[in-house]
Amino acid sequence: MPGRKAYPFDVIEPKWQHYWFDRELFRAADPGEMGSEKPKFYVLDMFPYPSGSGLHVGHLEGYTASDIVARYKRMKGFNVLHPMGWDAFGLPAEQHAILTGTHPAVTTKQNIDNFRRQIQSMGFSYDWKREINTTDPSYYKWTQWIFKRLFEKGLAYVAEAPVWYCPKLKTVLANEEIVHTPEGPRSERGNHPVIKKPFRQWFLKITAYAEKLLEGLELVEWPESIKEMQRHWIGKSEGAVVKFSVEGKDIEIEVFTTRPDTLFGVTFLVLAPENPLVTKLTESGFKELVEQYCAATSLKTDLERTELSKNKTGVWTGSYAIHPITNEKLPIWISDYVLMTYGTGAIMAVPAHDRRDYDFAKTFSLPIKKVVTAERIEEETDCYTGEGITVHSGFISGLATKEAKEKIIQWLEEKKLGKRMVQYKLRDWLFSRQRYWGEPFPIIWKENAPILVPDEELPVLLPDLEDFTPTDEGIAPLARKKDWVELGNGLKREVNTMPQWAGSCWYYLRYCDPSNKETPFATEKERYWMHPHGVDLYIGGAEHAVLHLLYARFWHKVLYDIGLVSTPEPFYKLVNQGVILGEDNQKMSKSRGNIVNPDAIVQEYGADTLRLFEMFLGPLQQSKPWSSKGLEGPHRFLARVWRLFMDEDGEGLWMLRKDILEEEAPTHILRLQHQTIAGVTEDIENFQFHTAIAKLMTFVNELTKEKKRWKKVLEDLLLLLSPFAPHICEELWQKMGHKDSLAYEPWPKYDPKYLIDEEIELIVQIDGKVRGRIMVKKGIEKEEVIRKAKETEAIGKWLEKATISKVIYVPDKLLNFVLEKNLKSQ
Ligand code: ANZ
Repeated sequence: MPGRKAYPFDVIEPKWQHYWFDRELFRAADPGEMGSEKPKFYVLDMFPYPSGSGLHVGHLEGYTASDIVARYKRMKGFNVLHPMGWDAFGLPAEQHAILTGTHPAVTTKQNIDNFRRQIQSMGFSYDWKREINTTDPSYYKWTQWIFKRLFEKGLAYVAEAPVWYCPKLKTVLANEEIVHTPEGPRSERGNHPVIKKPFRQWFLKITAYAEKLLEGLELVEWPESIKEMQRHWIGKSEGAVVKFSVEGKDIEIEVFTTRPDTLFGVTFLVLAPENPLVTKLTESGFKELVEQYCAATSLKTDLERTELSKNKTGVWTGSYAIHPITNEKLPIWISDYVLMTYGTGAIMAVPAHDRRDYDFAKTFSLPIKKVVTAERIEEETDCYTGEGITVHSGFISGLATKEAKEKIIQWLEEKKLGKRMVQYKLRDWLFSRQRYWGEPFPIIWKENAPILVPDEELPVLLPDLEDFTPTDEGIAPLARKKDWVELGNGLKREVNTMPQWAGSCWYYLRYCDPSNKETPFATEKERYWMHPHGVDLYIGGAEHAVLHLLYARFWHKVLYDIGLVSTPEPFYKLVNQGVILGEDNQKMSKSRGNIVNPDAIVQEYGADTLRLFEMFLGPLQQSKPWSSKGLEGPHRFLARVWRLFMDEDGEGLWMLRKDILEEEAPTHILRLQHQTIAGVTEDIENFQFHTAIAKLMTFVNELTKEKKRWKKVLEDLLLLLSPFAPHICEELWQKMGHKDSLAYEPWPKYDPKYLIDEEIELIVQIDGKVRGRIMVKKGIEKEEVIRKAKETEAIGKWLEKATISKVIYVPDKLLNFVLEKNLKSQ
């Protein structure tokens, strides 16, 4: 029949989606409800930003993987929480609004409706009763409420600071939202040039949690690469501050160093050009040069300044510092390779052991003094930056780096010339945006003092605006809404909004209790779903390695400290799905035109095929290219599954086969069945979904070859396949006469006795004569049989002096060595 589908997925899939949805089949049981006595399992997806272009195949990869786990865990007897929602505040909706005049709320609603339709067409087993939307006042009320708790703990403050500003987006951006490119710093979103500008802004004191954020990484099961990225971002350095006095001036310079053991190798000091001490230190004859240099520096970014490869620049201030131990005179320079934003904004230069100091010393012909030798002589270089043995260093000479550090720090502390110090690269989180489409702050200004809006008055609703454009001075669009801002008596509302990341900092907690009107979530529900170590499984893209995952951990730790949550970490196990590239092996993007539209695939092949295909592309965690041709394979596989159960009658209608037997299957089938159960179970546990599917394919191929069909075998196949391709399995399960969905059927168990490989006796011949028999595993490969045969004495002795001209192997039956006659007779 032309255009006929290989099996009727177009009928089956909507049918089962309605069945699941109408019966709320995947509702998670809250504590006290029936079902909550089971062990719980919380499997979370990174909720999407509902963009105008709809869901892409990358989203579907993670969502399919988490759905497989959710369905599998239900069958294993868990009470599964598997929710979905929308991270819907953000720039694109606002920019669309600026261009078209459509209110972001309107666009957001349309996009959410489209995303929901697409997600539902995939048959994911979400508990839709828990759907949340970060732009809904009933949700952001609690985002504001949590902000208040941060403020009360002294973790939210306003400061004037030079911050990244994007003239194109007309907003300030956080450090984390900047990418450093060869063309200079750019906004991550939109790739626009950004500059540093002083602004009065809200900050969250994430630095107060630097140590806890580091320590917490030891409690979670995350990919090591992501942990490493977070550690790097937090950037802990242990060392000391050392005080230097200045010749002829009543000034003290403090430097931060990670190598106090190299103190005897200091030959000069360097200050950041912005260091306030610079003016006081600069001698009169040096002023002009120093001022010129400082002006030039202000145009550079930190990255340009700290690049290792670049030539060092700088000027001398004309002053000298005094070495705290040797009393030597050390010239004080300024250079842009020293940053004001790190440590104390001043360094002690040890050119023999620090690359940047070395380059600087070479450029300006400053002395170089070696104070560390490498333990292996061949590692020695003019600038040896490793650890080793301290030399030419008075009372720390002869000590290894570690001990030398300890001893010198003790000495400095005793003499009050310095102390132990830990530095972090992490900076406080810039938390305000001059945008419209974000959460308003629960803050009212009285002159220069921020006052919290009382809890009873939350949420502070985002008012309607006609014009969403920020002003050229970077003032937030809400400032235009005078009747909203001015509250009389000099009271004014904060007009900035929170950044996009705010809503996603706690959404996983709201899923535990999404409609609570009294509190963000009930303690009892949080305790139930988050116990004992947080969300059990979190699947999402590695692009969130730093931003979202660090911010959410920070909020969580604050909530933990004030007793609102019961676990120190929010996400226990994290799995990153790999990026799916376009067919051209490039990142999928609109401009390249290589985006794959899942709607068209669902229509042509069905959701079950797409789900299988997404998982069959390769290991979940690896990046891999898309290939539309590959859809045929999983589709044909599902059609084969269908025909294992179904026959066509004369009219072209599908009917359950009449020859499905109740009796027990023969041993070779039982063996395969139990091996498949064991293999698929293990693969799911290890997120090896592609190999699980391969095993199911082998199973189906073997069953197709059989003349008979066995009911128990077919049913186990459906149960095993159902997490991957749930619609077809539900349909066939029902056709087999079951009344209820298979979603809560127990996961098949295997009998270990079938896992032991079957041994058979194989005849071994030499030139056609039987010379021995060996026991081998059934299905053994030719090379292995030959090796085994040669190792057997009875056969080996015939082959010792002979040359084999040919080997004939009849699998599982016989092996025959044909020998070269002439050689044999020698
Ligand atoms: C002396 C020294 C000797 C250093 C040596 C290194 C090696 P991390 O590991 O990144 O924390 N430093 C300190 N403050 C700086 C600033 N504001 N701008 C630029 N560089 C700064 O780096 C710490 C090291 O970077 C410090 O230790 C200091 O140089 C430099 F053989 O002090 B060191």
